[in-house]
Amino acid sequence: DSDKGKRFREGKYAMFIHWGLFSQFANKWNGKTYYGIGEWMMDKNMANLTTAEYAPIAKEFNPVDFNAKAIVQLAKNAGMKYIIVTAKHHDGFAMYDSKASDFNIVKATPFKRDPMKELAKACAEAGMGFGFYYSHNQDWTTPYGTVFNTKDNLDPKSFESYFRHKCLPQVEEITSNYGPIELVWFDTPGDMKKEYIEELVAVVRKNQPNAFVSGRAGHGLGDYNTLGDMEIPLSNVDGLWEAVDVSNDAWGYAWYDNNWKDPKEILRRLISTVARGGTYMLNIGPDGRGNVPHQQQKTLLAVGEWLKRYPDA
Ligand code: JFZ
Repeated sequence: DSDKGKRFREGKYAMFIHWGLFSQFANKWNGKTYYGIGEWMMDKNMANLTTAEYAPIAKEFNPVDFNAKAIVQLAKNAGMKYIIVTAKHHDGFAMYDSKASDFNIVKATPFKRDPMKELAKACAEAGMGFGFYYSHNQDWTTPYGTVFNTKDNLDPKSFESYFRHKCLPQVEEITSNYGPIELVWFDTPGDMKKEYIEELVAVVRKNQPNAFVSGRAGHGLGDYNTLGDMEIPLSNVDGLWEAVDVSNDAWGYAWYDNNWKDPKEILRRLISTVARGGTYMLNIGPDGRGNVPHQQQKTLLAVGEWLKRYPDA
């Protein structure tokens, strides 16, 4: 099937977007900054927040500066071929209009819009591919979702309830309501049973026959492999694979993170990946108002300028 995973196989360069309720925290809680990956704010190594502390921030999350068209234009000018965005990260907060859970951007925030609809539409209009990241195993705010991927939280009977009532219906939603998508980027399967992964993959196949499923779905059921986060290979890698990377130090927006890689360094990582047969997916982390950090935009555009000089590369 030649259309399946076409943009992944031929595009070689994609935009990853980590954007969620965690972006509103920006690594800060009660005046204190927690250094690390901000989408893990609830973790004990970060602010160690309970659901009761974390969830109410939704009332302050109002990303009025979010501009889907501008993000798609940025990806286009950067030379990227498709966009993968966090529909739901480990915090369990859906960034789209979900009927399966009220803990979503339309129901729980003053913003009330569905930014994923806007992004999907802007992508379709610009000929840009589109797809979703979805945390299928870890869900820290929903009862019986896996918490911090620790074994002691994985009660098989109750996980079943999270799976039936939230995970599976949400994967139905993201594969049914946003037009054709390139892939579903499942992540951190932990000890999730093979039967569950098979069910999720079946939903993707049914609703999106041309979509890829990420290697991190688990149990080898994905269509390709992903290297470790921010890992660029030093030797050749067999098969279909991707490297996922950041232009600073973290995925989600962190207010203090200005450790920007030089555009040359990004180019080197992109070229190393593509030259070894891989696809390079570079992350942006819009902030709580929906703005993409200025320096992040500059880095992407500088790389895009260079790529334009070699249009056939
Ligand atoms: C996961 C997430 O926990 C993280 O927040 C982010 O979304 C990232 C892209 O994916 O973190 C991982 C997952 C897998 C590896 C490392 C970090 N790995 O296989 O090396």
